[in-house]
Amino acid sequence: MTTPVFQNYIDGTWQPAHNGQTFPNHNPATGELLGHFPLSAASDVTAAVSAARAAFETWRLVPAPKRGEILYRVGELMTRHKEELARSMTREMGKVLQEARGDVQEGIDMAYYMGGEGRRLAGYTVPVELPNKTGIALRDPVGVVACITPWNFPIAIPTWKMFPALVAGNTVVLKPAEDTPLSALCLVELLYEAGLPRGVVNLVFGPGKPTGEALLQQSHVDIISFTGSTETGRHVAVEAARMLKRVSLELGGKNAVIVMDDADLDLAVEGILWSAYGTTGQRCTACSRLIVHRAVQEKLLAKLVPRMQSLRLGNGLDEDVDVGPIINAKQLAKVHNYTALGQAEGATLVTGGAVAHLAGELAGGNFYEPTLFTGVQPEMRIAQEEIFGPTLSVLTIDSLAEAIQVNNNTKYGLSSAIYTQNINAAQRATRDITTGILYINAGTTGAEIQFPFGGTRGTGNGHREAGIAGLDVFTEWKVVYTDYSGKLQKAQIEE
Ligand code: UN1
Repeated sequence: MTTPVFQNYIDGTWQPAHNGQTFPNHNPATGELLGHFPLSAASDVTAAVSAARAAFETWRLVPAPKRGEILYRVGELMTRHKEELARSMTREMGKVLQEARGDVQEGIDMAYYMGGEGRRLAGYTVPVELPNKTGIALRDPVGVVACITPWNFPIAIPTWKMFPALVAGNTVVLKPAEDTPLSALCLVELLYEAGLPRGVVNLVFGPGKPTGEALLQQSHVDIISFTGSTETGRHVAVEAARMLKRVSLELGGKNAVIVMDDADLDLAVEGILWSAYGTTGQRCTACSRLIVHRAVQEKLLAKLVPRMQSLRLGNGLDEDVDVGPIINAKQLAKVHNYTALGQAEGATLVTGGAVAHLAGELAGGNFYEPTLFTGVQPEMRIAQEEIFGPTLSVLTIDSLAEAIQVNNNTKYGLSSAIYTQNINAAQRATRDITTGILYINAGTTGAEIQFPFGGTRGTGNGHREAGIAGLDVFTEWKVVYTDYSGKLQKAQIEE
């Protein structure tokens, strides 16, 4: 079978990169070559941005309920194609099928939610201080949005950015991660099948350099919405600042599950397994620190470790598999380096810590054993840095105050969890934990799209995605005063 060659989608037409270059897309479980995609350079990106700029002038005038209706249809199409979207996602990035279905479902949820915003998109009005005068605050679209999206949620995250942007009347250039171009392509196909006018969403493929970099340098891009590593996010922010662009960043996490001495340990074990090893630890909300009360640590680990060791690694397409591959060889090497680092720092490797060599068609895959360290001190690098793999560091504490202090003491602040039966402890944690998301008696993953998603400190730059808050990035407040008194009235001036 010949390998398919895919194209960019610019101004309603499929086209190769102007220079004809391509890059390959591989299955991380098997190494299978799935297709070739355009390696876009500056001229391709410029064409995409020009198309989005031109389309903005008509798209912004389409009534928001009509824009929302297109998103409803997208939701319907995604529902109809859920299984094939999920399967192709698993093939290109490895997460197990059940989770790939969840990823698509998150996109469907966002389609319906933002579709509904077509008939809300609420501004507000409040009383004005002068007679015969009104004031209203409206949400205007901003313009062209560059969406730069990661490989770990290859459908969901593009929808988090594109759907609120679109319903608000903006147009889009999407550059998906080079590890997951196919999922983005399938999503964009459905947007057009649902009736999106040409040029409203444009799709360019390619790596950070040169493609993402070219997108950062476009003067006609008004907003950059980026999800990815902290290192790249900082670069995006610096470049955006130079051109005074609006920028929304969703970056790393070093999320912790706290287990107190009164916790339901069986429940905690389920939450830890799901949060730490689900998606092979490759979520920004993944749990990579277990902050456990000394009194229950031994008992908890006695339950957790055998469960970890029985997790089945393999091809995510196989319904019996619990943990899929790491996205690529570079990331696998990074994860393994952190194991060496943890040992060098003096932590105790309890289980895992090795590249897993599977047989048959999986021999070429990037698999890593679920890994657990104990004796981790809060200042160690394995307790501070985002690993983005199946590695969990156990930190021992003696009190709630210490647990909260350890939890808060990282440069990230996305998601935290606390297992306790004590309502006072849960309330104190709610008050004092400084992450954007807190779970009480559940793991660190599983955020729902109708709530704001994002974190404090180095996890981002203060913005939130999803929920009503997600609209703020993609809208400009416009206030309109109408004075029907027929005379000059002066606000704030005493007569
Ligand atoms: C991400 O890891 O980038 O809360 C997103 C969760 C998911 C989304 C994670 N709903 O884990």
